[in-house]
Amino acid sequence: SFLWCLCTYFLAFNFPLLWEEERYTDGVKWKFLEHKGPVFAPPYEPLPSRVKFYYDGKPMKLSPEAEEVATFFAKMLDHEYTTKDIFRKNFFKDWRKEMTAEEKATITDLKKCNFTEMSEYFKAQSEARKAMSKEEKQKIKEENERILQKYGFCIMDNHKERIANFRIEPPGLFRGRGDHPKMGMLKRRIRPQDIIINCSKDSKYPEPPPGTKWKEVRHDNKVTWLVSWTENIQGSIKYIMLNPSSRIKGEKDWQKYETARRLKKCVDRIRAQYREDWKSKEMRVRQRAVALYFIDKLALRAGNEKEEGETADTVGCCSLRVEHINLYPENEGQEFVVEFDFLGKDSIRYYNKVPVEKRVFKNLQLFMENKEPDDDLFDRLNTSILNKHLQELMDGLTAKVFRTYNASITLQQQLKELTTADENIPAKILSYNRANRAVAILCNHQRAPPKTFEKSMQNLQAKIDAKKDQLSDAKRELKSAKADAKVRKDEKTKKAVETKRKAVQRIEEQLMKLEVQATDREENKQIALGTSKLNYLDPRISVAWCKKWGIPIEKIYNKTQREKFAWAIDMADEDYEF
Ligand SMILES: *[C@@H]1O[C@H](CO)[C@@H](O)[C@H](O)[C@H]1NC(C)=O
Ligand SMILES: *[C@@H]1O[C@H](CO)[C@@H](O)[C@H](O)[C@H]1NC(C)=O
Ligand SMILES: *[C@@H]1O[C@H](CO)[C@@H](O)[C@H](O)[C@H]1NC(C)=O
Ligand SMILES: *[C@@H]1O[C@H](CO)[C@@H](O)[C@H](O)[C@H]1NC(C)=O
Ligand SMILES: CC(=O)N[C@H]1CO[C@H](CO)[C@@H](O)[C@@H]1O
Repeated sequence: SFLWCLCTYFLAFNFPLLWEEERYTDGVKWKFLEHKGPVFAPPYEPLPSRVKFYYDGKPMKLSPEAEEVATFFAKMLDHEYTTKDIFRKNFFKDWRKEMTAEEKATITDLKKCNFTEMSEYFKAQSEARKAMSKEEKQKIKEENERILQKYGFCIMDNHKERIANFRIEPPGLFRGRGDHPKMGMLKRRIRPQDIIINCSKDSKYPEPPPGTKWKEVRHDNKVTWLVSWTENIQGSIKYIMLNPSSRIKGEKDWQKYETARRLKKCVDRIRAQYREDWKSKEMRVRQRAVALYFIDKLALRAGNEKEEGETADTVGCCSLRVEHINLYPENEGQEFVVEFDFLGKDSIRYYNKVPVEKRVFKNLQLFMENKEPDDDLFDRLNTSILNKHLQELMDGLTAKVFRTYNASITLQQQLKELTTADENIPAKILSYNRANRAVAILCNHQRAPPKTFEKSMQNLQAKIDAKKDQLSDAKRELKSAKADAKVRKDEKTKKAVETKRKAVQRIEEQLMKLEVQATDREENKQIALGTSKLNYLDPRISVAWCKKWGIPIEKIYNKTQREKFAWAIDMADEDYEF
């Protein structure tokens, strides 16, 4: 929109303060907000009567409520979840709540339930969807577009903005990550009476579906969500918010990186202080200082950043237990080493063996004295104490800011080190990806190699082999054209040599591009680049790098990412320094 352009226009000319001044005071986020509310999941369609559920070998007609929940299980029948005890137990308990008294009396053992026909039916439906004609697919596409145009945008102040997730997730069975103790529970259908609408008083309120009512319509301009409800599994509040490309999100993103840049200015002071604190007489101060060192050096999370109600045994820095670390004292002049092994956020294993300074090591020995393996390592520390301390060190400082700072500064350094002027574009992009990987490793963003990895590597190798054959053919042709030219010495044969030479050159370039691609893919096997790219790397560093080396921005950011980072693409010039 015009204002947004105007705003980024000024920013491009280095008036970043303007952005801050444009904002309302007292936490006000908007003055006008109008939207159409959420799109609900389609209602349940009962199964055709020929599709049967069997209990103990006998067909049984289920009530619509019980049948719907049964179909959730049937749809997952081929998934290993349905073999897990916790999943089955949770599912069966919640399913029984939906049954009629009669059904409850009959269906007492999940093992006697046969969902095969239901499962086959859904598989056939899914096949049918894939086999749909072009026209049918087009019709669905048009319908989706119509819904997007109607519900996918809101008016916030003077901007028309995209809404991120205006569709409410359909009901189903909760999966969770790792071995989540609530897996298999029924994720309920969200209805209009569960929904809180947030919009301005002077806007046209969204209409609930005919015959229904919203739980509440409120007008709170200190929050940025449009719609909220409470989900039943963890009891957490869900929100419908604006798209990352919106002004309000871009501004938040920008502020995040500005905070990280402020840390850059005072990180030396903070480091000097925690090193001093390692010698403190007070145990709580020492523990705080060692934890802070880990957060700074290893980009650990502060801890306790679980979803409410999440009970998976994951920890962060403050909640580390004695059993999560091993100490290797100095021997033969080698360094003091700490080995970390624990489950971090989303149950992803953190394993690292790092040399630490002697004082840290001695402190850790002290913290572990007379403790059992399941005792807290930092017994005088918790997340709120640490966060409070961080606030005192720098306004807006959290453990995450250290991550953002280190990730961004590392990217910037790596890009400087790895990019050389004489490389071609594919080689430069490889350098970029290598810099990005250095950051992802730092942030522990690992992944299991994708299932398709070997196959896609083989395909790429086949392409490389074919290209090599093509190259030797082209070289042979060039050679014979040259021989020909030596004998005949006329313009025509001379031209032929030139053409063949160009062909060889072109194929060589193509081959190199493929080989770079293969190296890139191989190195990327177990690393997820997306998370750091999206959340920890100041996009202005990447944009500046692209501008400096003449790399099209599409080569490093896909469409979604370009939308999210529109503010940075407009703002950063090639001299930008984090
Ligand atoms: C489940 O029902 C299907 C027919 O619908 C049948 O072929 C299959 O043998 C049954 N499975 C079990 C374990 O009884
Ligand atoms: C970032 O983290 C790495 C890994 O611990 C560390 O070696 C490096 O010194 C940090 N860089 C900065 C600038 O903080
Ligand atoms: C953290 O520790 C402080 C001081 O011991 C205590 O007052 C506070 O309740 C604790 N907070 C949490 C979340 O455990
Ligand atoms: C862009 O990349 C992100 C990963 O960062 C991915 O989740 C998303 O689906 C991609 N979007 C498009 C349009 O390819
Ligand atoms: C006025 C009002 O109801 N404000 C609430 C809006 O929603 C937030 C949660 O996002 C509550 O904290 C406010 O109290």
